[in-house]
Amino acid sequence: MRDILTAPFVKEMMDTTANMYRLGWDERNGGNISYMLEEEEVKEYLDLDKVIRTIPTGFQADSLIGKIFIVTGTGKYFKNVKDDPETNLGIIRIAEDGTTAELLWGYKDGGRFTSELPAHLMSHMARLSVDPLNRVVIHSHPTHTLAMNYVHELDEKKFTHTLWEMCTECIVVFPDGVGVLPWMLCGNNTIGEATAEKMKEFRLVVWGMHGIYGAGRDMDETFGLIETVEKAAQIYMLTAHLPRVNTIKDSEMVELAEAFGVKYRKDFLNL
Ligand code: 2HA
Ligand code: ZN
Repeated sequence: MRDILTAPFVKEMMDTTANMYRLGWDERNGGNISYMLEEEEVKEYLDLDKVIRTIPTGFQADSLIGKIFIVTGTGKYFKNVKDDPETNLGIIRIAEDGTTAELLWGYKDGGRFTSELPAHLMSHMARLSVDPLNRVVIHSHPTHTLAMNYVHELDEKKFTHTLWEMCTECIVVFPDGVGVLPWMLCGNNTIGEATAEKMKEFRLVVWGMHGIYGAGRDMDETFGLIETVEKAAQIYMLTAHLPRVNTIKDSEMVELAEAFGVKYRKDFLNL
């Protein structure tokens, strides 16, 4: 059996959490990541018949039975993952009953997965139903995205349109736009279900006055989606209080989308 601390998926979790912490997006215990793993890749490092303990998830995830995820721990700080992955991360498998998580590795101090597991697993289910290659869900509190929530209408068409205007590449990176939820209580199944409903349509979902969710096929794609929204929100926050002299026109966004061959939300433009 190989040393799990050398597994590429553990390293990706360590690198991504450290990077996001350094960007200032994941203060204290803010943010969480779940990453669906292939049984084949995990069994090189872990005996899949050895369950350390079981943890109830509190919801039903039948389409994920047998699926394995590496997930950040509840109350744990992104800042600390790199120095102690076995305490701050865990590898879980959804048991036969669809509602219990079998711990295969990690949460060494007796901990458990993020309180946002419902939103994560329900988002995985929603994304997998539209994209079977989806693997990663990231939640974060990126600074400018959050700031923008306080000064911009939380309307998904208007919010997406403003972001698309802020960087030329935005419409190419997230042509499906950004879903927006109003402020809601977090850490429960209700916000999980609302997030998942949006995830059928969007790979990015803003949680009003809280943060953002991103979903993608790998860590780079998912991080890159959030990073691009955050960059656009930063440009917005640097310019929103200044007279707007120039902008990217809707006709130019159409030109971009067509040149790059992306299927975009036409109804989010004012054509
Ligand atoms: O886990 O970000 O939304 C910490 C959070 C909750
Ligand atoms: Zn949060």
